[in-house]
Amino acid sequence: MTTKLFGERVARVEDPRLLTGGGRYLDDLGRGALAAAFVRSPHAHARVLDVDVTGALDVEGVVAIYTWEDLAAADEAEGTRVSEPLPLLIPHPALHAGRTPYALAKDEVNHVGEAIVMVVASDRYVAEDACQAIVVRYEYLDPVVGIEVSRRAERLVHDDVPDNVAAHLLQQTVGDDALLEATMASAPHVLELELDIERSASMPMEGKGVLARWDLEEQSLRVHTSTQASTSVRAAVAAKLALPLNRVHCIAPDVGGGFGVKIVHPWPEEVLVPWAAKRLAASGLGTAVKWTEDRREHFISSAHERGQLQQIRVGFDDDGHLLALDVKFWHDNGAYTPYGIIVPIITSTQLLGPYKPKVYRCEFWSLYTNTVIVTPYRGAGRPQAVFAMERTMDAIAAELGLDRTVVRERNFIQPDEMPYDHHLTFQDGRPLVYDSGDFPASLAKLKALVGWDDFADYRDRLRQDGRRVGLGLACYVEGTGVGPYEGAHVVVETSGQVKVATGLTTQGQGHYTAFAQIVADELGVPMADVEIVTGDTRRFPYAVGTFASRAAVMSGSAIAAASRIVRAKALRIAAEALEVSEDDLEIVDGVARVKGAPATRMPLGTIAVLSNPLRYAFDDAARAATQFAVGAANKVPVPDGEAPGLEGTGYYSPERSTFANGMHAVVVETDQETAEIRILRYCVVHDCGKLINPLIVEGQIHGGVAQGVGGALYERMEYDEFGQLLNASYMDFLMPYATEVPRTIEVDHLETPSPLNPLGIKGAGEAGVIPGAAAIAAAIEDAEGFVITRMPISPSELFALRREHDSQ
Ligand code: MCN
Repeated sequence: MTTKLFGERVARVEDPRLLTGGGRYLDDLGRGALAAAFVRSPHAHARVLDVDVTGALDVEGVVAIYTWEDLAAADEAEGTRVSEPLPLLIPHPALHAGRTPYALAKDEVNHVGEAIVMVVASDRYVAEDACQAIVVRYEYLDPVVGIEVSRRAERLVHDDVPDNVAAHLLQQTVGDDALLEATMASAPHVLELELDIERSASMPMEGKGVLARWDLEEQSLRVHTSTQASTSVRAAVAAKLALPLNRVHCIAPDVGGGFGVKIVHPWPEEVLVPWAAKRLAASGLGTAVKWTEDRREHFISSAHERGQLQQIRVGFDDDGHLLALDVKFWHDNGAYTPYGIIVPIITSTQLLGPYKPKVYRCEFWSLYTNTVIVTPYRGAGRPQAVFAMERTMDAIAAELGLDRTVVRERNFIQPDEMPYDHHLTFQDGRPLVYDSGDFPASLAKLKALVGWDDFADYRDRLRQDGRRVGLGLACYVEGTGVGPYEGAHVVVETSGQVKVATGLTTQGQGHYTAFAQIVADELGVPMADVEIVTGDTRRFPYAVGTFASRAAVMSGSAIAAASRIVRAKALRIAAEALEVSEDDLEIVDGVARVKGAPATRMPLGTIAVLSNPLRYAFDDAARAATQFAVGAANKVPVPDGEAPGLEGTGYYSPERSTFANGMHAVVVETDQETAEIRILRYCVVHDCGKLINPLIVEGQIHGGVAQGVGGALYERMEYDEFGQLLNASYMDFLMPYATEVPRTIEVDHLETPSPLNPLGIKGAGEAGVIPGAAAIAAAIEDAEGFVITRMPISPSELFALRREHDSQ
């Protein structure tokens, strides 16, 4: 392999199109389709007594109105399964009381925003007007809002789930409770902390959306959806609508961000819209139906994450070595658990980060509340985990009067201890083993980058001028490249163009560029000749999806494997045609040529012709290139033992996940008068193994840091006691703008290659967000001189803390 492009800062090929309005997002598709809108519950907890749709039937342009009863009647008549609860996607033995919602509420609603009625009309305005004319009668029930209320369990979200506990899990590295308590008891120092992280959510620029078209002739369904997992949506729709898989095609068009929320499959609308399209086509009322989520719907009826209350008890020695770590936390999983308990499992298993306490015990309760469901949001449980671990490390340093980096250094897993087995089970059920990383080297880089050793002087100097600045750091590890598999198909056309199809989807991560870099290198073709297709089950139906920072590792490796198959075939055919040994050939710029005698050559397009005699017969250009006559076509055999076509399919399925890691350091200034918190510097050292494209990775980190800043200083879901989300719009929900995100994010890389995949890569897509809250909290703490235990923190909250501290 010539490594010309792997590792290069190649500009993203997708950007000119996306930045100049050339993207085709869900709402750009389906002109003329009927529009769907939903009546959603205004109450957080209520019984649905009656739904009166008569007023809406008179609205001109209304085509159909559906309630749960209609779904049930259709199931009865047609053998479909749309009235059943949606699937529980990731079951787990600890999830003893998993509950999933109905696509349309049956007789109870459990959060504001839950869909009760679907209206299909000539356009969205009509559909919304009709929704207004529908009257739902409710019996109001007291809602359960917030972790504290849920824990008290004075009232229940689901009558049959005692204590509101959906799941309870205990994880332990070694030994049992007796060992933990004995270790804790013998520890020279014990500290306790209680930490709170509030709910936030993925806020992609494009919300969710579905367009479904029923093809009457083929009796098949084409579903376009703004998803992170088109193959899974396809499977779910086929199962719900009782259709054979081969009669459902699912395509993710350009997707304007996902950040986790679009991994759920199916969303209620992803079932209802295709179901309605098929039904309406059968009755001649229209063949296509579309629904585009509006921003309020995104706030109240998609998904949130983060909300966790965490208690930590840590025992350590005089040098700061971690002896016993006991963590208990309560996770707010909202009203249902369609995505299982993946988020708290990630917190509990990846909390240890780069450290190795002698004994670790973690117990969590996943609690129902009458709020929107939880699904992984970029970082998925890790920002909470890092907040717990890193706040603990800072507390130990403060207790012992040690430098915060020294305490960390003393507890790091060392490079020669890799692979390191924590004796925990990863979220995919496989052993949690770190494959690579050099934490001391990363910290050394970070200290140099931020100027750690000189900071105390600087801080004290500024103090004398009445300015408060502080420096914080936080370290993390991140399991990436989760299995079980991804695949790819690579074909060289007779034009020499290379078309690559992989089944996972893309939401803005720069896959078309990074994947093309891999193909260009592996095949020896110009990158401009490579075209990548993602997320279209007609082009490549075997895939898992884009989440858990897995695309680079999984699809990248599969694409490399497929490219290698094609390259090997090209060399075999060229060697025979040119009458040379394969070993004497190289492929450069899309041409196979003899090493040292480049005049003896054959373009890959010509090799593609040779591998496909039929194509050769009808392709003038190909004939000219190969100088064969038309009549000779049927005399050109496919080379012995070869299938026609210069193409290949490759798969990659790792034995376990690979662990990326990194460290952030932040300098903040807190205003003496107003308590405004300003970020002065943001420094990142990141190790995602071999970098395919540093420019893309840095872009991913920048985006993640922006979300980390949001989680630390601005973003929270403000529910009142009645379960109403008070800030369900961008007028009220604070996000960092360009004015709040540090203008320069200083990034340095450490490349410790993963031994688990042939390219040596580890994932990068979530890293930027993970330590943000912990590092910013540490910096504020350093500036202010008192402990920060909750995130986000606003200027008024900081102000209140100052008062509290001053009065002590
Ligand atoms: N990359 C690289 N070298 C590496 C690792 C990654 O050049 N060693 C590149 C990859 O080729 C890819 C990008 O970095 O172009 C991210 O790769 P990866 O870490 O594999 O993450 P995924 O592609 O699987 O993306 C998922 C990840 C997740 S989980 C969330 S959430 C997230 C994220 O990516 N959502 C995003 N980044 C996002 N970026 C955008 N613009 N929009 C989202 O919704």
